[in-house]
Amino acid sequence: MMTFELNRRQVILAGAAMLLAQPSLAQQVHTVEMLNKDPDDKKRRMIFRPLVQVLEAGDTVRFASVDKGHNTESLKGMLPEGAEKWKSKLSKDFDLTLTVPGFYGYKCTPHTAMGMTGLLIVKGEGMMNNYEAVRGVKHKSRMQKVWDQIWAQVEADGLLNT
Ligand SMILES: [Cu+2]
Repeated sequence: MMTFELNRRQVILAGAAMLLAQPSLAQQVHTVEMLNKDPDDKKRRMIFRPLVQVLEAGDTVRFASVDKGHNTESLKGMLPEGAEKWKSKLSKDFDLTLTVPGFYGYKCTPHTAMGMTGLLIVKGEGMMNNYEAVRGVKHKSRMQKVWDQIWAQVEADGLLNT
């Protein structure tokens, strides 16, 4: 009898622990498409869409291999301190969970010269710590044009407000 009660109690405690662990289910998955052409502007080729994706710490970004031949690779000097670099396989979906707030610049390895690049912003405490450093990174021709667009969008959308 006593043993039964204890077991029952343990089951209830285990259930409560599962409920407490549930906030992980609230973590969102945000998609960034890897595309040969922008459906909204056919002149724009080899793009990540959206160009700027905002996440909360602990969220996942899914790079979706909608068109083949692309990947995602973090850019040197464009990650928050303590964040890990990444490089995905060509033509494969890639899930990336980010826990360190800040600015993350990335590119598509084979299309760097064509300016295939993008920005992830992870909201949270310390988000602005690497903003100046990332903003100060200089790129080559096509890449720089896209980064000019990225920063213009960041400012227009008020994404610097934590
Ligand atoms: Cu590409």
